[in-house]
Amino acid sequence: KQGFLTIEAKPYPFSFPLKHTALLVIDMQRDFICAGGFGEIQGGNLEAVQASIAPTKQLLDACRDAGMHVFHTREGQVPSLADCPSSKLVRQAAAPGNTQHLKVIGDKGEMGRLLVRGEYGHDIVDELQPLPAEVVIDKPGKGSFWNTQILHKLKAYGITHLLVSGVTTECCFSTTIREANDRGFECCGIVQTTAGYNSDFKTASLDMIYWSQGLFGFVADLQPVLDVLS
Ligand code: TIU
Repeated sequence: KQGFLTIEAKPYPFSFPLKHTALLVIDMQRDFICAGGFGEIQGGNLEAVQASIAPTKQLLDACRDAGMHVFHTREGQVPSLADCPSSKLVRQAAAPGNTQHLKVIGDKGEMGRLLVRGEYGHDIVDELQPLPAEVVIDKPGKGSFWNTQILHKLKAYGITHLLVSGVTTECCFSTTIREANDRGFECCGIVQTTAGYNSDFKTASLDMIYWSQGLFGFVADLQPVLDVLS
């Protein structure tokens, strides 16, 4: 395929140049998706995030078959936690009355140290493992652009447009789309391939992206993307 492809989207159809568009899969890590991980300890509803794996695999396969660049991100810290924003560390368990969130980043969980690079829980779920040619961005924060190489890698590949998927909609997915929008990337979030820990958060997060003629970008269903790429 050549040139621009166009799909139905909100707030109006999204046109993207295939050769300059990348798929960005945010944080599909065991720590956010599997039982015993950081997300469950935070109080997240795992059912919704687990349901996003299969549609994300469909999107990933379609983008791979179309020859698109694929970027994966992982949230996590170096083992010393020296790269962890201090706000992330201190606010986890300190809240008065907290009885649930008893383990914090760096503590030992069922899948290794929580959100620490190199641990089993920090890696991407089996179904969505990156291929060798795909870019994996390890990020210390919620957004993918803070303290990472992603901007340079996207520029090196000539990427101007992003299809965005991943978890959680309200957290790292939204933060990344906002960061990308401020840097001039045209982003389209794909509804069925993102999920939140609370369905109201997901709805509100997606609504905010396309509100007011596309405040931060576009939102589209998965099927039109699969149709246009096939
Ligand atoms: N807390 C929460 O909802 N998510 C995160 O901490 N990370 C991501 O969203 N990846």
